[in-house]
Amino acid sequence: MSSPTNSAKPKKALITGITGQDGSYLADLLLEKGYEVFGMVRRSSTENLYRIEHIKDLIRFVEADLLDQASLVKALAEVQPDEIYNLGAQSFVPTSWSQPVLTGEFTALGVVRMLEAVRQVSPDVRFYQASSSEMFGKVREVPQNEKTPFHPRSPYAAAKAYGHHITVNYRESYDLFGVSGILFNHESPRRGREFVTRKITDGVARIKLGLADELLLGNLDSQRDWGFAGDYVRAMHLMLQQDKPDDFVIATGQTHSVQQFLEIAFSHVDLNWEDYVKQDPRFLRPAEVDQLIGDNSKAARILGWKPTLEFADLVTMMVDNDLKLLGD
Ligand code: NDP
Ligand code: GDR
Repeated sequence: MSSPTNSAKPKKALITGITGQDGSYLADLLLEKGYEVFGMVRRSSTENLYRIEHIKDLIRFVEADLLDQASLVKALAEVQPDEIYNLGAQSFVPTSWSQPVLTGEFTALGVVRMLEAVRQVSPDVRFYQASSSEMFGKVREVPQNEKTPFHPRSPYAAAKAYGHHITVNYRESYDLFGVSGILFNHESPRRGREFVTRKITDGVARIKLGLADELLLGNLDSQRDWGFAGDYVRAMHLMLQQDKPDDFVIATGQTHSVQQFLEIAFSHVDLNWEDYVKQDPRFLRPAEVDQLIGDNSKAARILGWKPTLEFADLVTMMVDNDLKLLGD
């Protein structure tokens, strides 16, 4: 296998999903480290680069789609990357019930399409697959580690479980350097507004600024192990710098409920969440993941990775960012 660390030329990284939350933080990190960064984007009638606006002139864009095998083969042949980070996916769990087949196409079969392109064009590449704690679903043990069995609770989670297993299978079948990062929820000011954390911090800012008077949510009891996206992309990069490919759980090791998130977010602007939050059945899910909490000890031991941002600091950072965005 090639060892890009020994190369005199800058390493080349290809990121699928570069327009998403994680893609943008990862591009920041890899540019800082001197990589040539290539971003795979799918065609759109309107530009969708707001998360990477500040670095877009430093990124080389390659048009391809996870639904189109030939476009992936062509992208890899053009770029000849040392590392591929496969972050592209239909990543919103509720949409996976309304569009289960499409979710399977992007989130499950998209992975094997990428792996097939790797096998044909760049078998020496180091490949990162964005796996998810959602695969643990109805959890079989607490906390969850790399050996915990999966029990997916949504079409999204089932698709991610396929992506995980096919990555391990291609590693074992073809000796590819494929790793699967099992990342627990991670958030940031760049999080999409449909996810609960950003929906709350955006809602708090709107209420504080007099732009809204209520916030409609679903299940307030579910518990998540929430970390900061900036920390989690460091782990992705570290996984591809190891001597051998392996899988890692990335998590903070702490869990909090949606209600606890609300309490901190509203009290940060001197408001009481109970005065504004209403439950709306539209935001309840057909099957819920009740509690996730990750065991990050393998990542700490082998990668030397640990999270840097405390839960309360993450919440207040996101609220402050939304106040600034809406207040300007
Ligand atoms: P986002 O939803 O913010 O971004 C998803 C990205 O995938 C976007 O860039 C989107 O592009 C791209 N994409 C979607 N469909 C296709 C397609 N057919 N072809 C090419 N690209 C496509 O996700 P995050 O950044 O939060 O997450 C990154 C990855 O990590 C995802 O795979 C997600 O499932 C996974 N994950 C995320 C976690 C989290 O907490 N954030 C935790 C665990 C796993 P476009 O802009 O064109 O829509
Ligand atoms: P999740 O994130 O499904 O864990 O997937 P999300 O923020 O959507 O939900 C977290 C929890 O909050 C509850 N919830 C609500 N969720 C949303 N979106 N909107 C609401 O109004 C609301 N009210 C309560 C949910 O029921 C759930 O329990 C995220 C995604 O980034 C995935 O791609 C990733 O794989 C996992 O995290 C790890």
